[in-house]
Amino acid sequence: MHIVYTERHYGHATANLVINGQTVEYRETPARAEAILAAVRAARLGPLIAPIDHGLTPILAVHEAGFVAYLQTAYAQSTAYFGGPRPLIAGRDDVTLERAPCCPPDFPGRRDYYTYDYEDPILEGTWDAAYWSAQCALTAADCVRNGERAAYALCRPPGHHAMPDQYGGFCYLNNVAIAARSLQAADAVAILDIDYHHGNGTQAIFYADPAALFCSLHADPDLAYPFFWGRADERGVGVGHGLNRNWPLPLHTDEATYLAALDEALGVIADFAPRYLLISLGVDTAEDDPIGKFHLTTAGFHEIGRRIAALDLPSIIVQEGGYRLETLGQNVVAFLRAFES
Ligand code: Q9C
Ligand code: ZN
Repeated sequence: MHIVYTERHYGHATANLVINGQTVEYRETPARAEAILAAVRAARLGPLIAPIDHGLTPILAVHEAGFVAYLQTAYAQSTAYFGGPRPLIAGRDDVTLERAPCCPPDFPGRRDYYTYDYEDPILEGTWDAAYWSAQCALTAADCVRNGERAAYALCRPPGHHAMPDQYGGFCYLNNVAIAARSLQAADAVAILDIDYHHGNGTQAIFYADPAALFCSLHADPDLAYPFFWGRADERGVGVGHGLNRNWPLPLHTDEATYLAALDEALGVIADFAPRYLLISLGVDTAEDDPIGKFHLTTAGFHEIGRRIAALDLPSIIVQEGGYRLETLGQNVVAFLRAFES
């Protein structure tokens, strides 16, 4: 199995973030990718390859052009506006927290238009990291399009919370959606999101799409981020109606409960019979994750992988969340091993 990875994520240098003189605890750090990389290397899962540059076109097939232009230039605009470089975080200082009815033309008004939460920094290398993270997913899609059984994109930053025109939830570009669109030309695709959090960005992108099934298992949004999306009655609209399926699960979900919901989702995917399966792999469902509150074990991740692999669909696995550095790598490897041929 090809593993697609690049060091460009280091530009999104979120370790030891200092905002307005205060140290911020931000768990989506370069150390996450380091932990996963070390584990997949040690496991000898397959060749490690660098992403191929597919340019902006596949990104613009998912994201609004104004949003992409903003991400590309936000840090420079912030530096000019504030008279020097500093982390850019929306919703601070002198601007409104409400989304404007139109997009303000200039910084800082524009700063709060393109995000729906106020935690994620834009740093000097954030655009570059997000761009190459998306290219990792696109390159994994190429592997599978070329006949491989499975490929893994070690994406950082993650993507599934990114909307067509808003970043949030540690995500800037929706890597799995960008890869899915690139595969959709003539073929229907299914996306299975097993991150602890609902994949609200991916849901939004494919909500009206009759050629993409989106299934997400996640913590009940009454109790967990992203709060405003992820309920079971969100089923898609128009010609996409019926092709969006959510399984909100209680806090402290254990393996038995999780696997029962997974089997339902796998039945829906099998009935849809897509040409390709994309998996948003978050392992923040693991026991003792500092953000997630489920209780999945390393053996559980292998079993989840085994059941998904049993669909026998060409599969692209895209890294999303997972924050417990001690077990992050082993959990990803346990999942991926189920796809070894
Ligand atoms: N103090 C992903 O797993 N809020 N995103 C966390 C912690 C945001 C998670 C609050 C969680 C986003 C890709
Ligand atoms: Zn998550």
